Order: sequence, then structure tokens, then C-alpha cells
Amino acid sequence: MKVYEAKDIRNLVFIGTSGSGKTSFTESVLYQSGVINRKGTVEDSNTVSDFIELEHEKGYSIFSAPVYLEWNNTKVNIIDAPGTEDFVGEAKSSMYAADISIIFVNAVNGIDFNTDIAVIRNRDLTKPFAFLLNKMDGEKVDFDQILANMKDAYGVNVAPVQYPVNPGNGFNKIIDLSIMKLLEFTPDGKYNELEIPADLKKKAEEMRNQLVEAVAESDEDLLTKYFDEGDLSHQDLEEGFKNAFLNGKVFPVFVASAKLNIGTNSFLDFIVNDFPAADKFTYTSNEDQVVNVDSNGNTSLFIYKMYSDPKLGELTFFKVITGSVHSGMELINHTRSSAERFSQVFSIRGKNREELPSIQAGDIGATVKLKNTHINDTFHTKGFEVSYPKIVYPVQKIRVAVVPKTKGEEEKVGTSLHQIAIEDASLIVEHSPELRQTLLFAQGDQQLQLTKWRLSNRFKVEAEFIEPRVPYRETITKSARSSYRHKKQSGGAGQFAEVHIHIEPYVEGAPDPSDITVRGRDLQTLNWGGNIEYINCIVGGVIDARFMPAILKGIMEKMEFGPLTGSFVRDIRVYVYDGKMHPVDSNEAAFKTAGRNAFKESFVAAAPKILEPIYNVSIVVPEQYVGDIMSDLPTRRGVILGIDVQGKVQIVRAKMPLAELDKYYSSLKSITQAKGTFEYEFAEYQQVPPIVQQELMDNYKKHTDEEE
Ligand SMILES: Nc1nc2c(ncn2[C@@H]2O[C@H](COP(=O)(O)OP(=O)(O)OP(=O)(O)O)[C@@H](O)[C@H]2O)c(=O)[nH]1
Ligand SMILES: [Mg+2]
Repeated sequence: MKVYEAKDIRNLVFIGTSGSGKTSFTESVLYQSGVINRKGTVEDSNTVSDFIELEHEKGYSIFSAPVYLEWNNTKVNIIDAPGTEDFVGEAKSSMYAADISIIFVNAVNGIDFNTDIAVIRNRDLTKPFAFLLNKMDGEKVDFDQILANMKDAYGVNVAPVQYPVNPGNGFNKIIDLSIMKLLEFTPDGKYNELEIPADLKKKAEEMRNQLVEAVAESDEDLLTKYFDEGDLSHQDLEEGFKNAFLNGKVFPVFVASAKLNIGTNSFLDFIVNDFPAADKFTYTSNEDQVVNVDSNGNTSLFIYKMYSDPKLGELTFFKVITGSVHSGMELINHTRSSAERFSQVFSIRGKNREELPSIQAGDIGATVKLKNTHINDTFHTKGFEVSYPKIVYPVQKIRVAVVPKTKGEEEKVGTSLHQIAIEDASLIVEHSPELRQTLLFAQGDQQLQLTKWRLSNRFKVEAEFIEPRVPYRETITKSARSSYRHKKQSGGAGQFAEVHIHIEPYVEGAPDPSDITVRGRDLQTLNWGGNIEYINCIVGGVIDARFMPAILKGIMEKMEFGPLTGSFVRDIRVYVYDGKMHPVDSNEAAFKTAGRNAFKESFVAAAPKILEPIYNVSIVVPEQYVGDIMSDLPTRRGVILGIDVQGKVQIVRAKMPLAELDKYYSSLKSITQAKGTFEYEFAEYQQVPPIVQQELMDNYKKHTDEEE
């Protein structure tokens, strides 16, 4: 295949509801363009883009798959992305690499929550998008109703560019509303342009007018022309459409049946004739430069995907933004300040790769065997300091702890998980020293299954997912005093130390107790959050100053393993105001022990409380589920803060404890039949209710008793 320049390239991503036909339409496009001479089906597990064994097993796409074809001297890159929300990482990275999103809708069911989310995500990316209503051969397809729902949900600038004349069985006629011709398709997927029959003229005019109005409203001059003349010329409509589409002011609607190959050729003709080429797009770099997609000058490219399997090897996928990359070229990894050699460059189509001498700006490709590269990295020629914004993935919905099935394989599980997270950047793997667990944060339960499959099949290690611990905190709510004498004077070096302490909640600027004299204070911010203020109130040298750090050490040991649940303790003031020493047997170890135990005793006497992490949660659901969400939240100690409306979806804002949030993914799925999603971020620590505190303390006690 020849090397294409950006002006002759179209970069599309197919996104939208799982099962709407993205993979099947990709197959139809490849068949109609002659890339394949036999069309596969998802059912027969022989499509070009669903080529991975697990996808055959499941019957849906799990990984995004780039394919390319040539149509009318134009290279068309299509990335077929999975529709299942759990694999959103693949869809998001594909949307970054592509220039234009095609949102697929199953015409039998109409738009749904996933369509709403796809629209929201595209708007966030400010990239042009279009809709493709597939399965027009289905029963009871009501194009007018779907179009009305789309305008209602996404705005009046959703406009038909095609009108399906005979949806249902035998679907083969589409009216092209820009050239106002009837396209009659033949069984080979080709079409003849015919005059619109009289009985369809009125409907076609009505539909075309929607397109004309949407384009006219996108530009003042065109609007004036439209008001003056009541219409737009074909040329004004076409040019106006191109600008309006590129600037996200009109969202065209196409119709097709991937199964019957109807609408595929007309779609390809449209994207080549009327969609913006790759050189029409610009990038704003992290250095705030506006970068044109131009093959002249220095090279820069962005890594959007990594995939490796035994057959394909380790592939790194990229989008060239400026210049070109040719095989053997050395580029600087801006993100990791290291040089890497692109030994070979390829165009990828499913499981096949075609080596090319070079890949130009505006095109996507892949290379092999890059050593120290991650998704989101930018590469450039030496001295051309540019980097591109990272892909923003949705917040992970599920948190689990990972344990190996076989003892001793902790490290193997850990390194394998890290490798998996490098290839799937929508996953987060984190080892938490505090919780003493390896945590996996995933987009959903199917992504967890996929991770388990990858561990087992690729890394040959078996793992289990268990409930993660919650990073509770402990503190006190009133003051208390205690004294502790540590005495060990039987045989060998003796130990003696006595410490009297007063503790109270740390409140900035609060007065000191009136009956003790402050000699020195040391305020420390704890690295697990909160403060400790350590105050020396020793008078008369009852405890030598050199033992004060040891007392604090003992206290800190207890602060790391709080008495109630073994969690970190925060926000405490500790006054050491009295004590005793022994001339021989007093030493640091003795005072450390005395400090630790004095602190423990006073802590349990100071009305200690367990604090739990509370998160702000935004629950995004179709309006019909809001009532259920609202009544469900209080049952999981959620506090509702408010509701926002965004088109057809509503966003319920609430606060929720992490302990409940860990279970929320599956609850929301069952409340909304998987038509809801949520995002969250840490808000604050709050006291747990007494009944929960008791439960946590009982569990901890049971747990520590079992360990002893
Ligand atoms: N009747 C009919 N069925 C279709 C059409 N297109 C796809 N299908 C069927 O719909 C099902 C889903 O098709 P896919 O192509 O896998 O859908 P997808 O959008 O790729 O789904 P995900 O990969 O999960 O995102 C399969 O059983 C297809 O055979 C169509 O135009 N008409
Ligand atoms: Mg698919």
C-alpha cells in the first residue's frame, strides 16, 4: 500500500452501544472496499477486527482494532472500539487517536444510555461526531421517532444526511439528502442514483430542510442567505456542512444495514467527499502550542495503545502528529527522556500487519519492540520539545485486592499486573503498604475477568480477587491522661521508664491545659494525613531530654497501628508532663515502650473514634432511575447533595463512605440494568456511626485473636 499524506486520510473511530453493529459494519466496509473477498460474521467468529480468542468466546469486542482501506484514492483508518463500558479504556484511547467519532445506534432499539455517554464523551473531547443508525433491516424501525429522540436529547443540530425509504426486511433504498437522489442498492452493496419518486418528494424535502436549517444556523452568512432565499444552494450546503461538522456544530445521521451491506458504499463516499481530512485537525500541546498536522518538519507522535500476544508480538500503536516516522528511525520519548528506535513501522488491520517505509503525519500505525514505552507517551525528533495531553480515563468503578492462588507467587502476580496495566491504562494497580494489599482498580467486573484471563493465559499465574481493606483512621474526641511504668529488672540489662502523658484532640490554636507547663512543642504533619503535636512539659529533669524522642517513637509506633482497628491514628496532641528514670536501667528502649503503652492507655480512655474515608460521588443515570437511586442511597449511608440535568441523563451528587462505594458498582448495575455509571473523588474523613465502629472493632479483635 502506498504512503498517504494527511490530506488524503480519514481517521474514524466506531463507538457506541455494545451489539449495535460496529464490528459487523467494519467487516462490511472491508468487504465493500475489496480488502476481504469473504465477509465474516461475529457469530462465526471470523471477522477481521474481533480476532482475539476471548472475543470469539464472548461474542463481542474486548480490544479496539484498527483497520484501514482505500476508497477513491483516500486512506480510511477505522478503529473498531468495544461498546462494553468495562472496556472504555480501549474506546477512549481510540477516540484520542481518531479525528472523527461515528456513534453507532441499533435502529431497532433506538438511542440509549450508552449513546448519551458517547455524546457526552465526544463533547468533552471537542471532536466532531456523527451517528450511524445500523440494523435498518430490523423490524419496527421508526426512523422519524429515533431522529426526534436524538434532537430532543442532543440538540437541534443533529441532522439527517440520509433518509431510509424502506427500513425492515429487504431494506435497500436510501435518499441522500445533500444531492437529493434516491440511492437504490443492489445485492452486491453498490447503488444506483435515481430521481426521488413523486410520493417521496415531500418527505425528502422535509428531511433535507432539517439538514439545511442545522447547517444554516452554524454560520451567520449562511443564515442570512437561508432567511433571504428560504434555502441553501448545493454548494453552500456542502461547504457549510464541512465547516459546521468540523467545528462540532452539526451532527449528521447516517443509516445502514451492516448485515445486508446496505449504506456502506454511500457512507464511504460521504466520508471521503465531505468529511474533513486528517490535515484539517490541530493539536494543542502541553506547552500550549497549536500544532498543525503537517508532514513537513520535525516528527512527533503519540502512543495511544499497546498490545502484545504470542502471535502478534509486542505492538505499540501511535498517531503521527507532525513530520513522519520511517523504519529504523530513532526518536526521543519525551515522557521518559529516553531514546528509542522504531525498527519497523506498520499499518495494522486486525491481526495482520503491513510493513511500510514510513508513516506520515495524520496517519496511525504501529511498531514493535519499544522497550520503555507506555500509553500516553509522546515521541519526537531530538530538540523538537513537544508533548501531547494524556488520555483521560473514567474513574475506576471497582476496587479489589489481588492474592495469588499459590503462596509465594506474590511477586509474579505483581509484575504481571503491572505489565497488564501498561497495556490497559484504564486499569490501576497499586501496592498499598498501609493496607498490606495489592489493589486493582478496574472499570467493571468484565475488566476484572479479562485481567484474570490475561494473568492466567499470558502470564501463567492464577490469582484471586478479594475484598480490599478500607484505610480507616482513628482519633480521639476528648482528653485523657495516663501513666505507664515499664520495668524489667530481672537478669541482664534492666529496663526502667515511667511516663505520664496527657492527650487531647489536635485543634489548631487550642489552649494548653492550665495545670502543666509547656517547655517545647513539635507539630508534625503525618504522611497518612492529619497532625500530631508532641509537647514537652517535663520540669525538674524527671525525664532526661535525650529520652523524649524515644517516647515519641513509641507513640508513633502506636499511631501506625491504632488500638481500635490497627489503622493510622491522626490529629492528636500529646503532652509529656511527668515521669521517672532509673540511673542505670533507663534507656531509649524502655522509654519507647513506656511511651507506646502510656499512649495506648490514654487513647482508649479518650473516647476514641474511627474515621472513614468519604467520597463525593456523581451518579449518572437516565431520568427514569433517579427515584430508585435516591431511595437506595440512604440505605448505604449515602447523603444526597443535589441533582443536575444533562440532556436526557441526570447526575445525582452524593457523599458515600468508601466501604459502601466498594459495593456500589454491582448495586447500581442491578438498580439501573447496567444503564448507569458513576464517578467519585475523595472528600474527607468522617466518624463512622457507633454501630459500625463496634462492628469494625469486633472484627479487628476477632482477627487479631485468630492471628495470636
Ligand atoms: N439484523 C442485523 N443484525 C446485525 C447488523 N449488524 C450487526 N448485526 C448483529 O448484531 C450483533 C452484534 O454485532 P457486533 O458487530 O458484534 O456489534 P458491536 O457493536 O461490535 O458490539 P461490541 O463489540 O460489543 O461493541 C451480531 O449478532 C451481528 O450479527 C445489521 O445490520 N442487521
Ligand atoms: Mg464489536
